[in-house]
Amino acid sequence: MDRHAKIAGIRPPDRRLGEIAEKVLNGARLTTEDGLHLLRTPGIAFPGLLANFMREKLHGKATTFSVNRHINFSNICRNRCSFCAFRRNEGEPGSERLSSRQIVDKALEAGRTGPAEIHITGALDPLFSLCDALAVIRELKAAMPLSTVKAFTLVEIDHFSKMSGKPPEEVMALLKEAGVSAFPGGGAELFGEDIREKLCPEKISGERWLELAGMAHESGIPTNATMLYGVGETDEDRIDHLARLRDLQDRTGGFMAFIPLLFQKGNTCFSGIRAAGPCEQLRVYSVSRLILDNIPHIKVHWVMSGLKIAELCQWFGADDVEGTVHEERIGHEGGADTPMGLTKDDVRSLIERSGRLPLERDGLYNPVRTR
Ligand code: V47
Repeated sequence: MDRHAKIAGIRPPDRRLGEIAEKVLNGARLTTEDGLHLLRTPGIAFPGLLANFMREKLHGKATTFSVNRHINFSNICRNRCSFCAFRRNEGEPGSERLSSRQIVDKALEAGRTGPAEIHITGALDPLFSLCDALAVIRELKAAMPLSTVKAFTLVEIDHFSKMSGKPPEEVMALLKEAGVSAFPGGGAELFGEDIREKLCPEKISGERWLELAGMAHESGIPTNATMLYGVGETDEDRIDHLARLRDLQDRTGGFMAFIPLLFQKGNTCFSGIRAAGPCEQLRVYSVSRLILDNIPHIKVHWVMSGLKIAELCQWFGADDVEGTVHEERIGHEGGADTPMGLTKDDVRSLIERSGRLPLERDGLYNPVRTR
C-alpha cells in the first residue's frame, strides 16, 4: 500500500482523498476544506464508502425508525420565507389553525395509545400563544402518556418568548414541564448570512437559532437540526452550516439527529431553480455524516428525499429513516410526490430493501420492543 490510504482495497481517486480517507479510518476530524473537497469530488462512490465506514462504526447494520405522527398546528405565519409553500395569511383560502382537541384527535388516529413519537410544528401564528402550546401538550400527554412529544421549532420558541414576554429559557422549562421531550430541527435552513437573507429575511438569524439550540441543550432538552438544500446555496454555505452545528455540538452534545431537507420548489418563487439530483443528494448525506462526527444520527426525511434516495442513502451515511408520518403538509404543499404517510410495514421494508436491519425507536432514540 502506498502513502494513500486504501479503503476496502480501493485506491483513492486523488491524493487529497487519500489523506481524507486516512483521517476517517483513524477517527480524526475532517476540516471544512476536506468537506469542500468531498462535495466537489465528481464521483460519489469514494465519499460514500468513507461515510458508510463511519456509519457502520457507529450503528452497524441497523437503521432506526419510529411510528410517528406529524401534526401542523397552524399554517398562519407572520414570516414570509421565500422557500415556503406552506404558509398562509389569516383568512386566506387554505389557512388553518387547529384546536387542541383536533390536535389530540389527529395523534389518536395512530391508535388508542398514540404513536411512539408525536412531531408538532406549525408557524409563527400571532393567535397561537404559549398558553395554547402548553394546553395542547398537557392534553396530549394526558391522552397518550407513553408517546414522546417532539414539538415546536426553535423559531417557534423565540416567537412564544416574544409574545409572552418570558425569556426563552423559561418558555423551554414550561414546555418541558408540560411534557415536551425534544425540539424538532426545523428553522435552521442555512445559517450563512447572505443565503439566509435571500431565503428568510424575517426569520431569526442563524446565530440566534444556534444560541436557542444551546439553551435547549443546557436545559436538558435534546433537539434535532436540519439543513435546507438545493435552494441556490453554494458548497461553502453547506459546509459553513455543518461546521457551525459541529462547533455547538462539541460544547453541548444535545443534537440527536441531523436531517438534510431537499428543497421542494412547487408553489414557491424558485420554480426555475435546478433541482438537486440523486448524486448530489447522496453526496450531501455522505459529507454530512463525515463532517458531523459528533452528532449520532443522520436521518433521511423520505417525504422530501423521495423513497428511492431514502433506500440508497442508508449506504451513504444515513442510519435513521423518518417514520410513518401519517400526514405531511410542508413538503407536499411544495410539490413533493411522496405518499402522505407510510405504514409501519412500509417503513420496515424500505429499510430491509436497502439491506439494513430495521430497529424501531421512540422519539429519544430508545429502542421500542413491543407496543
Ligand atoms: O424549517 C419548508 C423545511 C422545515 C420546504 O426534527 C421545506 O425530526 C423542503 O423541521 N421544501 C420544517 N423543505 C420541517 C422540519 C422537520 C421535518 C422532519 C423531521 C424533523 C425532525 C424536522 O421544513 C423548515 C424548512 O427547512 N421546508 N418548506 C420546502 N418547500
